Amino acid sequence: MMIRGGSSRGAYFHRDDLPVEPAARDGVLVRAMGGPDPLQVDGIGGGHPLTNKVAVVSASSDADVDIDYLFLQVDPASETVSDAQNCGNILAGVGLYAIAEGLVEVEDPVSRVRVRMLNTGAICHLEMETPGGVSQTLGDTAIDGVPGTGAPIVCNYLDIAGSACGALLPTGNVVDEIDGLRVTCIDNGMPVVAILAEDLGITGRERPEALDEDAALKARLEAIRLQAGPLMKLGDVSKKSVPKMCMVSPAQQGGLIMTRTFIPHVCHKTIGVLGAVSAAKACLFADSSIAGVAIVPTGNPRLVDVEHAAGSLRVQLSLDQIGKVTGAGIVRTGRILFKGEIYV
Ligand code: NQM
Repeated sequence: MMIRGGSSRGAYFHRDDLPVEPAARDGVLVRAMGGPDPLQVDGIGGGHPLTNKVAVVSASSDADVDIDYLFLQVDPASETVSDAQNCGNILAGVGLYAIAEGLVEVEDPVSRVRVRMLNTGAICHLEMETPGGVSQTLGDTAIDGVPGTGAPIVCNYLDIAGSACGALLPTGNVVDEIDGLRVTCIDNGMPVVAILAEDLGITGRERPEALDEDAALKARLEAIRLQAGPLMKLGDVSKKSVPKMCMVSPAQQGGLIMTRTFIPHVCHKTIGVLGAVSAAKACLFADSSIAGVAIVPTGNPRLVDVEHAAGSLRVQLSLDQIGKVTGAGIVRTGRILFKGEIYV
């Protein structure tokens, strides 16, 4: 199936329909997306990282989980496929797929689909409207970066700190200095390097397209990223889609912060779900690289709006007594676009 999950679009496969051997599987996926051609005219990719995403889905044998989901990011330019990250947007479509394929029991009026993200082992509970046992697409929930409205898909992430790097602060520090810049390397569901936009000589409010054309900025970010990777226990990240590079400036619409994020070589049109959770968490450390520009609300759970180029993404952070994030909630929408056979 091709499904829009949140503000991304992906090809969703049943695990049994793909080759088992990763190299053979990845070859199929690169071909399916349309290979290295920037337009991907010979495939279904769409020419942007946000439309080169794949979900591999199967029923789980674990009693605490309904569905196992492996996320794969296809990088058409290098014809590589990375399993080094989760994707919270594509995750929002996993429940739609599982219900449509009969992989889970549906309840009336709301169904809960418990998903294990195989990339990191983290768990997310999806709550979906299923009145009369039928999955609902139409609704009045709007998410920035997607036209129109749809039925809400509530994504409750359980304990996602250190999901890919093994620790929330994988370098062991709240702040590191790389190439003379203060950076906070954090993994609260997505490995992110957070940097003040002004330290990079930009306002942080530029259009993503303008930043994509700034070759000097991109070279600087990539140099920092390649050094941050090993420090974050991710090893050589030259062929990985993490860490993401998040440039932060003061919020413009009353939110927590304003962001522009390279994922990692193209600027996101909005911000990734888990990338937003990680950036939000970095603001809660008073001495982090970006805390100085953040307006942090109080309360528990804590509702924060992470602003981006097309609006904002609301994150609900639940904290324990010592301030550790124990859960994060996000609202997305999604829609099955088509179902069929793909020729590679
Ligand atoms: O951070 C883009 C997206 C994502 C990932 C990326 C995501 C997340 O918006 O959870 O959803 O950072 O590569 O689809």
